[in-house]
Order: sequence, then structure tokens, then C-alpha cells
Amino acid sequence: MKKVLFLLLTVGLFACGSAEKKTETKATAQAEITEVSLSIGGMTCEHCVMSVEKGINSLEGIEAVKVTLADSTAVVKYNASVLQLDDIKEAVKKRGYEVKSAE
Ligand SMILES: [Cu+2]
Repeated sequence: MKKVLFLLLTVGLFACGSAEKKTETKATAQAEITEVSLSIGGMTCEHCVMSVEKGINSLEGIEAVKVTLADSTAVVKYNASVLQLDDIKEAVKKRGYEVKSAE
């Protein structure tokens, strides 16, 4: 009986510890969110849009991606403490598209 109680206590402590850590990470992430609008060259159809979106989304630190075919832009919200703008540009290039400008 004593052993079971000890086990429960240990599990409880672990659960508590991980929950605390999660909140901390989220708070840091929110403070560093940056939004950038990229002008992308080479997109011709919805598949291109999906490809660019997927490429950017696969990066760590991406909060949101909105790619629009009509004006060839990708609006990206990312965590600047995890990710650099150059990393996003690189991800787009890797998919076979060109980044004309970023602002
Ligand atoms: Cu296409």
C-alpha cells in the first residue's frame, strides 16, 4: 500500500513539472512572434501554393502561414527566437520557388 502511494506521488510530481515547462515555453514564444510578407515567384497553381505552405510549415517555430496565389504572397507568422527569416526563404527555395522580396 505504501509503495502505491509513493508511486502516485512520483507520477503526480512529474506531471506537474511538465505542465509548468509547457506554459513557460508558450509565454516566451508569444513574446517573439514576428510577421513577414514574402513575395514569391514561380507559383502558377494551387499545387504550388500547397507546396510553399508545406515547405514553410515544416520549419520549427512557424505559427501561421497564409499563401495567396492571386498576388503571389506568403504571409508568415513565426517565432523569431527560434527561426530566422533566411530559414523561411531557404525553405521556399528548396521547394523550387523564388523569394523576390520580404518585408
Ligand atoms: Cu503549380
